[in-house]
Amino acid sequence: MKPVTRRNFLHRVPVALSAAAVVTACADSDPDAPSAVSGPGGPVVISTWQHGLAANEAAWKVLQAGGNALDAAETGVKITEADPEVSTVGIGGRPDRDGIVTLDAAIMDGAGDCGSVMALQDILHPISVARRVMENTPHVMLAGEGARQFALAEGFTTTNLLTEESEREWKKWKAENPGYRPPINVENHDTIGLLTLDQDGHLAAACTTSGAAYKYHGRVGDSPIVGAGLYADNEVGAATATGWGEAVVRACGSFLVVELMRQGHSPTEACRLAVERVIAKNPDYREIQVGFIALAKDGTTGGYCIHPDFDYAVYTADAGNRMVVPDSKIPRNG
Ligand code: SD4
Repeated sequence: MKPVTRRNFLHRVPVALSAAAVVTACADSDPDAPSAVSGPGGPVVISTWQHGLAANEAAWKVLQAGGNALDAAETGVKITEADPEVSTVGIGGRPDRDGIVTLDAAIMDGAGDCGSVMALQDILHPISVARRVMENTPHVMLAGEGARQFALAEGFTTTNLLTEESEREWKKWKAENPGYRPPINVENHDTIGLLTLDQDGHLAAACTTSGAAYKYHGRVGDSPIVGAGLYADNEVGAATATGWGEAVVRACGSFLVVELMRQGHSPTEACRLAVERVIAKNPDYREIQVGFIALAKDGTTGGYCIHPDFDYAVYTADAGNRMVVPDSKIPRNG
């Protein structure tokens, strides 16, 4: 792929969406958002699901102010983490089957630096703890009580993440599921994964989740696993995943998407091929949802999923902040 430089970025093709993808809404776009700062491909923000719109807004503001891709990615997903109405991320996230909210998060910059926390309890912003792991330790991953102890040592305070609504739902689930089996179905998802490209052409990725609802205590999904839940490489692009984490891990999904882009595939095509790999490795694919989104270093974006109920939010200078419905392997009513 031809490198995008400051000299040639003016001639690049405007940000292109998959011809088949449907742009659905831009209701949450900020009409007063300042016009974009020019750069090689950026700024661009893309994130999973409807709650991505609000996350994109926050990330975009950072980029507009001249901030970098990493700060923008962290700032964006913190909005979702702090929203108790989002039942799949941060506070208000569904607990594990024992009624304990455990959070997974990872952050990565396009230069290759990364940090993550797994099964973290009591901390409102796991993404910021993941960033501290990246910046303040010699490690990439911290898990469980060790991650919590690290967060406290770094000055994070504790928060009760189990909201009344979430506790009520969990108790109902428990009463109705004496077998104590976590549900594996297409509804059990909605992680936020967010990718940024800044005006200097640097990429970043952030992914944060309360994980699969009513999972086994201690279960870790794809989201905090670098290469599975997210990946970023300034040479190529970035990708992130949503859906049934076990299926994403089996295919090393986000790394696969980036490597397919490295081979010359567009973001949408790379996501489609990665979904096909997931399907090949998961015979139960009809029962689960997996979706990928991708951002190439030239600013083009794309996504693809197994089932048609997935959408994602894209913010670009020319088109603002809007939802996109990607193609899916299983067609609507299929
Ligand atoms: C996981 N991938 O822990 C996450 C779940 C999720 O959208 O909500 N994804 O498996």
